[in-house]
Amino acid sequence: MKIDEAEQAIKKILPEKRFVHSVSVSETAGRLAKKYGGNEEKARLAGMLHDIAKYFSNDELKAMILSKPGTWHDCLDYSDKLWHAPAGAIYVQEKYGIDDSDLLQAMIYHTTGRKQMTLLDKIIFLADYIEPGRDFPGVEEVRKAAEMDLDTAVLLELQKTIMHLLNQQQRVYPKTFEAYNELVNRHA
Ligand code: DGI
Ligand code: FE
Ligand code: FE
Ligand code: FE
Repeated sequence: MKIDEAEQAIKKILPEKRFVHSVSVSETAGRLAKKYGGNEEKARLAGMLHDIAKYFSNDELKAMILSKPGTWHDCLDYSDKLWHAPAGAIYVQEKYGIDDSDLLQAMIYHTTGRKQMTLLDKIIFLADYIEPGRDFPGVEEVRKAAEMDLDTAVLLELQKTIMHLLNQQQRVYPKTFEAYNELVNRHA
């Protein structure tokens, strides 16, 4: 699938605000790929498509997730905010025939992260958080880190996300902790 086709597709599926976010994640991902030696075109496509399932109903998301075997089924026991990520990957595979597993994995783990994140996983995870339209508390710190070192920035994003979830007394998906623990170790 070409980037322009992906843009046309999500324009039809997503509300305006989420469409603008997706274009912005796509541009940010392309820029990070260029900076860190990744595949720019793939990063832009993954960024464009990452939230494609964001507005499907929970029943639809659940059915899509269960339609394929996968280690991500356990996300159904956690926040429903996690579900659009694996469901989106299944959707683009079925609907557009996208079979690049690197791209599909980056979509699946764009919300939670995981252990052994690939370069593309990290790029999409970060681009989603730091695209210019975002204004979470502390996002500027992650933006700065992303200009210096990719792993440092991913670790910082994981730390902020986990702290946010703890402050709200929400559950934390184990793969988010696993991603955090692995990067802390690497930096120790
Ligand atoms: O889809 P977006 O809004 O662009 O962003 P996203 O896919 O990164 O979703 C982030 C939301 O998911 C954010 O509000 C935090 C929430 N969330 C709920 N449980 C968890 C979680 N995020 C992570 N990383 N881990 C969780 O366990
Ligand atoms: Fe998302
Ligand atoms: Fe995110
Ligand atoms: Fe997003």
